[in-house]
Amino acid sequence: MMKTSILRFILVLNTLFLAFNLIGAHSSMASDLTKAALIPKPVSIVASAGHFELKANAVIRIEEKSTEMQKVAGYLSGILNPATGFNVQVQAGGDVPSSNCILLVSGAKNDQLGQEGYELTITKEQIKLEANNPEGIFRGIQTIRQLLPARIESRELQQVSWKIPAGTIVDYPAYSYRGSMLDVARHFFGPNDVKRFIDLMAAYKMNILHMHLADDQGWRIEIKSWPALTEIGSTTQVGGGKGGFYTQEVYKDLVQYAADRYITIVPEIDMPGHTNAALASVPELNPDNQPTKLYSGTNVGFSTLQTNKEFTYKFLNDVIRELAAMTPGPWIHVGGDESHVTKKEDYIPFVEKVQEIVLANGKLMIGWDETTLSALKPSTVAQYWSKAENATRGVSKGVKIIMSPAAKAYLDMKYNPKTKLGLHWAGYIEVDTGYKWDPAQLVPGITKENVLGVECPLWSETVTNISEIEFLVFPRLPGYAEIGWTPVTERTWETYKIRLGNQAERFKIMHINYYPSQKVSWK
Ligand code: TNX
Repeated sequence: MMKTSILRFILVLNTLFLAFNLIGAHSSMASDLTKAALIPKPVSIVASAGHFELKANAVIRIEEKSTEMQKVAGYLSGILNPATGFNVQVQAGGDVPSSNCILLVSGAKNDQLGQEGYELTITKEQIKLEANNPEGIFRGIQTIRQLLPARIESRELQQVSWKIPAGTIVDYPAYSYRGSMLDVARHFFGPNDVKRFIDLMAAYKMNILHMHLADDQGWRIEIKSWPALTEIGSTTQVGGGKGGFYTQEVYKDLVQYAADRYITIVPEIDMPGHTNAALASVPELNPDNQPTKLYSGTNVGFSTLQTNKEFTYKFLNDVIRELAAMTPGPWIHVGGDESHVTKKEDYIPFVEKVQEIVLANGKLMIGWDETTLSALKPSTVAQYWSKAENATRGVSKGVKIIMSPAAKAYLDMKYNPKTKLGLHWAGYIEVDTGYKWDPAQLVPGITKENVLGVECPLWSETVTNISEIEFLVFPRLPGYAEIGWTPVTERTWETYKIRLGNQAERFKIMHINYYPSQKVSWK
């Protein structure tokens, strides 16, 4: 008798425990808002009691009939509807529903929030997202996304209670330029791969995609005044594959896709070195008017444009003019790195002439750190990758710096000696090494005021498809996104690694092929 009732008691306990566990698994809501595993970590989070629960027939309410806000609200419903099955609708104007509502308010006129900041207020009745403009709303939507259970990322219907703990988040970025670079020259990646890359960047509030569009191994963008560039120069890649290129139509579609996610594309044509694909396509670029042979190896520093030929500048003006016409963003990147066979006395005036061409076409110039040898306009930006003295010289010339230190921020560096993909000339970059640095402290003499922002480049000598891209990019990219966004005083590896470990379920649902670093305890 005694025994059976004890057994029964244990059984009941067990059932209760199981039920509790199930509920837990199905809500997976942080216990309070300050515990939410957000990346990048917001500037401030204040928790309050209770939670919001998104339910069927929820409404996304926007203030007035702005086509841009319609688009942003449509993007949000596109994220919410597949997994919830709730048929969330956008409502422009009219009464604000008293419950089950996501209220988007653009035009907040709050100086603290700036161009990209937002304020999120979560109560039992509604989620209110305010910003000065739709861009801030878009960034805030990424926070809502991460506050919801990870299965919101599924494209299939999920049985989950969609709860978010109540409270307020005020958030804005530390740096205005937070980017990644994709080298589509060493290996070509088609538009769908680039869009996937853009979507993954957007989820972590990055706002710049730098595309390395031409190098020794390939020319990847159609230039209508010089069709040979793609007819010949696009036909190979590292390892001898067939390469490829973007027509202007396809490229403009990528620019628009990025712009819809408030990401600016910075196109790069590298020069005067890294130009073999152009030299093989346009004979007049060579000293003897003889084209070079196409190249599919991985050496660097062997090619150069002729800096003393007038033809070179006419050609470059055509290229930059067509590129500028497809670029709504302010910058054209002209490379300038590793021009080992260009004499220094030729390199310096070459960069200055190219700077004039970029400005004359209505754009601002970005160059790799070597370009600081030349006289630079204050509007020009230097991208630090290798030599600190180049970066400090740039600062002394009054230009701003993009921080891409190879030993910290190169996504093509292996994680450790066992990593199959990637290179290791700048060292191994484990996830913690990639995270633990401050753009305003890295180079003596360069302070936050001198820094435009942070960029993590992915060079593609060893990378051939999107799955390989993802393996090198994840999980390091969220860390660079946080370095660019979160105030340095709010960042520590010890707390970051917990938030990162919590992203594992999201990574899996999003089918991201990530490197499961042992430095992180993946949930
Ligand atoms: C150096 S970074 C380069 C690239 C290579 C990369 C490989 C830079 C400005 N130049 O040409 O692809 O190393 O990590």
